[in-house]
Amino acid sequence: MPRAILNAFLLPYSVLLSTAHWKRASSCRVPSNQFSFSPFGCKPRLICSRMDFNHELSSSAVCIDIERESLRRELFPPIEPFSTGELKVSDIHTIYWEQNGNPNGYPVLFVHGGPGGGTNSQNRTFFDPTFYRIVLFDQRGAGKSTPHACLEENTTWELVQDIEKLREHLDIEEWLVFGGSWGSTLSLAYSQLHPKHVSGLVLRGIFLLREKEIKWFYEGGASALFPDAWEKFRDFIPEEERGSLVAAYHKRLQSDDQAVQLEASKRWTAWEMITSCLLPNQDALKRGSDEKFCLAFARIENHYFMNKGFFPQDAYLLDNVDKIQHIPAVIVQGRYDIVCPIMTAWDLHKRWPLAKLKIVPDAGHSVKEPGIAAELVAATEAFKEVLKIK
Ligand SMILES: *[C@@H]1O[C@H](CO)[C@@H](O)[C@H](O)[C@H]1NC(C)=O
Ligand SMILES: CC(=O)N[C@H]1CO[C@H](CO)[C@@H](O)[C@@H]1O
Repeated sequence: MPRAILNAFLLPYSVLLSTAHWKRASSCRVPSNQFSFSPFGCKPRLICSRMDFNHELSSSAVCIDIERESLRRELFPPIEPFSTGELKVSDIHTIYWEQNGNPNGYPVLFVHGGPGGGTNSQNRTFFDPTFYRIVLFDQRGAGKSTPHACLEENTTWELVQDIEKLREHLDIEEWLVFGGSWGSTLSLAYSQLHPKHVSGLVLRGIFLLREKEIKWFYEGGASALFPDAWEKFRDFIPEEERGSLVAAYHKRLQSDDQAVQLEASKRWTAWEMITSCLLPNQDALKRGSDEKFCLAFARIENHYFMNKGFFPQDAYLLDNVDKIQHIPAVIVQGRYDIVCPIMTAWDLHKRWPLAKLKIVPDAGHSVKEPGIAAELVAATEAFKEVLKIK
């Protein structure tokens, strides 16, 4: 359909929009196979712009249309990297990185969770390998990065710097940033500090590391929904130390006694793996019995949570949302996420109305939940339209 006709259809909406918003709305791009004879292909962006009527935004702000039914929602087939490497980021730490997909494609950075979770070949499958140059890396101490499970020189801000070092090392000017759970925390911290290198964000299972989020999961709250799993987590700690389970676990995860460290790691990890999915997931549970994985996952997570994410104030990432208001973003959140309850995604959404919030009605926290994976793929597919213009 010619642009002129489309504009005629959109005209009634335009009176609702300031000139700037109108321009943005009319630049809505819908693939030609989507052109039914109505403006509704564009509707999500119009709604987005109208919602944001009062915000001062840079002209680059766009909303991503993630509702189109024609968007692919299946994971892509497994792929192997076209290059891998190690980058020395400090006296102590060396991080593992890999690139997959199209070497000349649009760069996307996958930010893993935990912290301490590490990456996995499955993590490559959210992105069209013909369109994207898919970069994965293991954060300090996690996965194939060395030394394993090491907590020294290990703060959020050092991880943010590592991302910048990796970006420069790979000679990338800007990228789409994709992260869930702690990956959403780190993606937000990174983009708020380096907004000019971030062209878009796909975030899942939002975690802002505020005190109430840590308390919900580790000090009672989630326990109301998983009392059976909770007992195994709690009962490792003697009653007199249960005032703060995060602190009690910290002591044991730092213990000189390897057996104590390992048992604490397994219990800490099991609690999260059991509560991550709406329905029990064998793969997640299996991860909880992999000792090497548990050690890094539990020790690193607990270290960051003890230190409140190294953020100067409790709602730091919310308070700094203004720095990324102009960056197009999609937030995918499971309604029944027990690990990172939806209240946090909601708080973020209220502060950042241009970020598209997609609530998956039948999912918990895990990226492996069918509804979550489907919406993440739809988001990276929808982003192609926007990134192509760049
Ligand atoms: C990466 O893949 C692993 C293995 O499938 C999975 O357990 C993990 O949750 C994924 N991480 C993220 C952040 O998607
Ligand atoms: C809690 C904390 O900060 N742990 C370590 C992080 O790294 C620094 C620098 O190596 C150490 O001094 C801290 O003990």
